[in-house]
Amino acid sequence: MATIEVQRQILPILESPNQGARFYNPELPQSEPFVPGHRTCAGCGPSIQYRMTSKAAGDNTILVGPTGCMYVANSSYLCTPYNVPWAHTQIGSAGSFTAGVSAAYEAMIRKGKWQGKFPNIICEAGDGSASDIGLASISGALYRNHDCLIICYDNEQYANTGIQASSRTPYGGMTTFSPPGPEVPEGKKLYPKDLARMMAAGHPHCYVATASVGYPIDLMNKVRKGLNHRGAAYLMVYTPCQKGFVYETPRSIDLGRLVVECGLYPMWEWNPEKREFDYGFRPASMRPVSEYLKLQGRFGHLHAEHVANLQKFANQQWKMMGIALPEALLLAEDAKNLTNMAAAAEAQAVAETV
Ligand SMILES: Cc1ncc(C[n+]2csc(CCOP(=O)(O)OP(=O)(O)O)c2C)c(N)n1
Ligand code: SF4
Ligand SMILES: [Mg+2]
Repeated sequence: MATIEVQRQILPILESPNQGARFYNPELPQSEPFVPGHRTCAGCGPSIQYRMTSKAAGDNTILVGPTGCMYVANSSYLCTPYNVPWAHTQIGSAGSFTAGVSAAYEAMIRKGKWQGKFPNIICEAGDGSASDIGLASISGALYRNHDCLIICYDNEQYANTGIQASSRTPYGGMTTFSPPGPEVPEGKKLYPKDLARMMAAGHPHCYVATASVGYPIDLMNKVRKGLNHRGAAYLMVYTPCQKGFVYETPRSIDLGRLVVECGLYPMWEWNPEKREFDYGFRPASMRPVSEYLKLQGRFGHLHAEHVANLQKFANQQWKMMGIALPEALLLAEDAKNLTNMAAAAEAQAVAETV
């Protein structure tokens, strides 16, 4: 019996001048595979990301969700916001489940058991799942190059179980597993695992990119590039969690832009054809890390020396991307030029400037 060729979807890339969330693109798709009706917190970054991502993918999409807030809060009592097929997987097996869905569609289409185009197969794993518990199964799916997009929605902690530290929690981040105290005043001592670079280095045949909810069009384009890529793709998306980060609810998108402008979430793409990083993304401004930290209660305990450590870390990220550092950011590496974290009034003043 002759096999049938698999027809794939090609999604158009949107105009994106990288101006952040305040830029409106009239070409935005109307499709809403992620609709109201969920039980996540107001301003939930992962939910905002989910809406953008699924909007970019469109209706011929299958979503896979390992355990985490996007499963637990989004699928209670037979009520879900998913307007397309969605499946929950055990937290450690997101990659193998997604690989199975992809392989099954390939086989069904070739055998004539499924008519229509190959669906967009998207796995949405939290950082606890993608960076820790389910890392092996995701790496397996990428390594074997199954045609799918695996997204880590990175809220930098295990949110659903009550805000525990993950390997993505930043240095200095307060969680229930990294409380600041006299012995460890900075809270978390370890720096975050560089998960996206790990994925690019270990699976160079895959499209890999970082993104943020602060840049919706850029995020949607990276989703589409990942889906258009024939084979496996990986996207890591900054998605703030107001419960764990402790900030004013309407500031989710602002934080998504600030984290990039402060150098704490480098934005790049890995080009699998050329086998090189693309560092072409440029935020509108470069700011000291304190402007990002001051808006969040999870960093409220930091002393000047800890802020300086985070500035050194951010400056290393800029350098890694070949971006020259302005004098102000170099000076901010020295604790003598800094103060302990801001009082509420100062934080409010910074908030007004964002
Ligand atoms: C094997 C296993 N270990 C632990 C848990 C408990 N658990 C449920 S949700 C969750 C948090 C997952 O964190 P993350 O993947 O970052 O998603 P988030 O909750 O932040 O959305 C954990 C640890 C589990 N369900 N299965
Ligand atoms: S705890 Fe955080 S990730 Fe979970 S639903 Fe609330 S805002 Fe979203
Ligand atoms: Mg998480």
